Amino acid sequence: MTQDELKQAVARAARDYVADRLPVGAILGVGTGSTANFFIDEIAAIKDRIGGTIASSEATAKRLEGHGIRVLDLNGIDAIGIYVDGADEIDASMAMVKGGGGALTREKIVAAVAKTFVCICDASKRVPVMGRFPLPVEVIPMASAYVSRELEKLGGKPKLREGMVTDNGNLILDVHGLSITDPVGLEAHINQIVGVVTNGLFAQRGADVLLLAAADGVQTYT
Ligand code: ABF
Repeated sequence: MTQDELKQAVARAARDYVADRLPVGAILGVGTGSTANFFIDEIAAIKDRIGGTIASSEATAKRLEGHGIRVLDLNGIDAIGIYVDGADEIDASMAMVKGGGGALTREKIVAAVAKTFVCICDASKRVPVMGRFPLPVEVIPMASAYVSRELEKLGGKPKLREGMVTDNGNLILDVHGLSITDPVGLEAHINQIVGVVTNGLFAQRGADVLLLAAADGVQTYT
């Protein structure tokens, strides 16, 4: 199976998960990235039973609206039943590195509000120790050099993502060379650096459910 076929398979499994578990009329959080895009295309078929969606990026909002799926303002709603999104890496504790697509801050906000976070991945994303995928950190532009120096003190090699301005008007530093053995601690530590908006570690609030696609089918982990 190609990687796209695996993404398609996991997107279908996530559509079925939502159809089975999201109460009719409830709100669905929708992630960003190529796997999430397959999921968006799949949920077009069940849009009538979804009360509305919260998009984790402008790109996702556009794709949802292209299918005639209602996109709501997070400030106008109280709860998100299920949030479905991809990840760049996920470990056995269900902690994730996210933000390869640059939408990490909005993704983290949607994850915080959501009752259930469903991560959808192909098997290549599941790793024993995260860090091979560079950790994205969203920073306020005037603080990027200072934050880079602080991240170097943690043993990382931050690199400014060229040509990238986030949906929030900020910059992304991609931190290479980390071996993330304490995801919860590192997430908290990086968030303490002044000028950091969010980092791409989703450990304090990790995934509740992982749908993982491999050649022999989609497995569910909780
Ligand atoms: C997002 O999608 C991210 O946080 C992560 O960066 C990305 C994974 O993208 P893909 O599905 O294209 O591998 O939700």
